[in-house]
Amino acid sequence: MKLEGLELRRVAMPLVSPFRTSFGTQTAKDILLVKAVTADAEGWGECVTLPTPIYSPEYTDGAVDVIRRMITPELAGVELAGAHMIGERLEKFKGHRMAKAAVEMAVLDAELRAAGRSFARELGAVHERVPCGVSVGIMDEIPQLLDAVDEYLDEGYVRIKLKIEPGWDVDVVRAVRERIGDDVQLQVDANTAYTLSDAQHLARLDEFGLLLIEQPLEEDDVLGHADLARQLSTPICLDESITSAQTTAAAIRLGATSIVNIKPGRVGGYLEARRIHDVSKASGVPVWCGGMVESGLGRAANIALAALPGFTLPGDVSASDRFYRTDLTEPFVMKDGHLTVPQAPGLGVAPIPEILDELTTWTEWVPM
Ligand code: OSB
Ligand code: MG
Repeated sequence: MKLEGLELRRVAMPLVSPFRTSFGTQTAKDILLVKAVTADAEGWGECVTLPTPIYSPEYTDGAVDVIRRMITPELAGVELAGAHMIGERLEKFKGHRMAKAAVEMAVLDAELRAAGRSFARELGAVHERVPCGVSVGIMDEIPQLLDAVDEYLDEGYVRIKLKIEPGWDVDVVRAVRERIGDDVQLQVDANTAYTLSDAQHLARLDEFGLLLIEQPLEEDDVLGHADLARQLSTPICLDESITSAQTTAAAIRLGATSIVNIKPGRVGGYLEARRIHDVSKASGVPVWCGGMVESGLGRAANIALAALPGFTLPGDVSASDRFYRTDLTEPFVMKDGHLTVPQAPGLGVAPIPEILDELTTWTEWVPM
């Protein structure tokens, strides 16, 4: 397959409500999309960067730059046997995994659409539907949070994840656990907001029967997570620290993570995400699919990934209306707490042209 070029596009998507984490508050998404154009098909990629480097070192303007000036020229004129060639071809450029992931996703979608094969089939999905978890942001008051959690449970979500930070942790988790009872799966995500000196404080979460605590310490502090793991009974799950199959294998061996959050963007794409799944599964470590507040495009691919056999915990795989009143694609609607895995070729969904046009703020054609 030969690429003719990439169309870069930014879309502005308002969120249904502000989403607050320990690193900041989002009220809208400025999403970078990549459309790969080949002679046979077009494919869509979604870049999960944020506008500023507050979750990972990448950011959206940086992704545009590296795609435009490094990635595209590197792929120009190359006869690709398939999207699986891209990762190695781009290895010479350090990092920039989210940018690489978006390009690989777009090319993979084009390849699979032309071949009539779905992401689910390509990645090795074994389930037709996946259970839905929901990530619930930090709020001003506990009653407001309890109302939000009630609403999500009424809608059918099977697992609740609470964002935490110092000052919004033990009391909050206690209140939610009391409200929802012991049977509902509950976990927390600190997005690196703590240090190892908070170990005793974090151990106070142990009594609430949490599935896991996600990324309490900073990204590079894998050893600190291993030390912390020995002081908590709540399992530690790394998010930000997991950047490749290699870092995953090391974190598992060190005892820094006993569950892994797999985010395809953070690790350079769906193919590396599958390798992380394989490494984890071989070590008996459960994985789940994280989210980056994706539109229907990234959501479709995440649902396919979450249907692999090692994804034994519900992911941050929620319905479109968790974040968006109007999605770019046909909306993903939850049924009995589950979403159906798309089976049509490629992502199985595409942007709805009128909606895409309306939300687009910028486009650029980058020829090969
Ligand atoms: O840490 O999981 C995270 C969103 C943006 C950046 C980081 C994270 C998140 C989420 C969103 O928790 C989960 C979702 O997309 O449903
Ligand atoms: Mg996280």
